[in-house]
Amino acid sequence: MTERAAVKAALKTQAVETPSWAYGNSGTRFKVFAQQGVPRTPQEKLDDAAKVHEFTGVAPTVALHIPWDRVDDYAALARHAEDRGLRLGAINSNTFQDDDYRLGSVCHPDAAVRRKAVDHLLECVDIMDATGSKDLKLWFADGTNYPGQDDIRARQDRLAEALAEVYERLGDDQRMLLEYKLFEPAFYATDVPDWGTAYAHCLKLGPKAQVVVDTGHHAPGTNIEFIVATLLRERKLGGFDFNSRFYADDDLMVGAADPFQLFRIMYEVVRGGGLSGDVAFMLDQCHNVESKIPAIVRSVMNVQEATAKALLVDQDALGAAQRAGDVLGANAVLMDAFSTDVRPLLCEVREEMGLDPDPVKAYARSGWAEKIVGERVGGEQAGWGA
Ligand code: PSV
Ligand code: MN
Repeated sequence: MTERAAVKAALKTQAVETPSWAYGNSGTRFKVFAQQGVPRTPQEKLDDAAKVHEFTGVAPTVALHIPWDRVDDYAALARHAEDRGLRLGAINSNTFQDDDYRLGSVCHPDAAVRRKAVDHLLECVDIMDATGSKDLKLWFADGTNYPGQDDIRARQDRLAEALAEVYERLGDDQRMLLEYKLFEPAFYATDVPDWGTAYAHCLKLGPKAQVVVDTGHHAPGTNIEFIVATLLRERKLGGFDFNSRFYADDDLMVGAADPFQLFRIMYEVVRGGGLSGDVAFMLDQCHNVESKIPAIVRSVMNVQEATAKALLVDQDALGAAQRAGDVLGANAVLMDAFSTDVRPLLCEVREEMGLDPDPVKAYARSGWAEKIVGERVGGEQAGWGA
C-alpha cells in the first residue's frame, strides 16, 4: 500500500461519536435559545445523528446522557439506532442536576446522598447492558467553593469507594471512563480536577478504568498533547470529549478555536498508536447560536482534517531530525504536515466511500432541515438540562 493509500484507509475507518445533547437546545446560564426543528425525544436525536453519519460516513455511534435520554425500553432505542445505521455509544451519568447534589454526589458528606449517586451510576451500567454500550462516562460536578468547607482528603476516600463499587459491577467488555475538569461548578477545589487525579483513581481501580480528556477542561495554555502522550504511554487514555474553547469550558465546535492544537493532539494519538486502538473519539459540544446538525457535521470534518494532517507527518524524517538534534528541521517536518491542505484528500476519501465530497452542502441540499422544521411541531423540545 502506498503511503497515501494507507492514510486514506486510516481515515475511512475513523469513528467520531456524536453526543445526543448536541442535537437539543442549549445556551448559557443567561439564556437557552430554542431552534426550530429540534428533537423532542431521544429517538428524534438519533434521527438527526443518522444524518450526520449519512453525510460524513464516520459518525456511527451516539452518546447518551441519563436522565436526559431516559426511555422505558433501551433495547428498543438501540434498535431504533440500528435501523438507521447507528449504534449507541457511551452512557454518560448525570449526578449534577438534582437538589440533593448541592454539596456533591459521590463525594457528598452525607452517606445517603452518596448512595443515591452510586445507585444512579449502577443504573447507567444496567442501561449499558440493554443498549450494548461499552463505555460508562463519569464526570462529577463535585467540589467545594470555600477553603475548609469539607475535608479534601475524605472526599477523595468517598470518591474511591464509589468508583470501586461501580467498577465491580462492570461486565468484562465494559469500561469506566473518568473525566476531569479544572473548575466549574466548584470554584475552590474540584474533586477530579486534573488528569493526574483521574489517573490515580483509574490506576487503583484496574484496567477497565481509563481517563477521558475533555479538551475544554484545562487551564488556558495547558499542553494537552503532553497529557495525551502520557496517558497513551500508560495505556490509560480511554477517550476524548472534543470541543474547543477560547476562555473556559466553551463547548464550541472542535477545531474552531485552535486547529493547530487539535492537530498536535491528533499527532500524539497517531504517534502513540491510539488511532487503531480503543480510544473513543467523542464530541461534547453545544451549538447555542448556530444550526446544530451542520455544526456537528463540520465538527466531524474538523476532526478528520486534523487526523489527516497528523497521519501525513513524515515520522521517519521527524525522527531523523530529532535524533540529529536538528531543532528547526524537526519543527519544519511537523509544520509541513500541518500546513498541508488535506481537503482534496478527504474529498477523495469520501468519494471512495460513496459519499458526497462536501458533507455540509450535501446535508443542506437533502431537505432534512426543512423536513424537521415542518414535522416537529408541538411537544417539548429537548434541551440541556431537560
Ligand atoms: C462537564 O462540563 C461535561 O464536559 C461532562 O462531559 C458532562 O457530561 C457534559 O459536559 C454535559 O454537557
Ligand atoms: Mn465532557
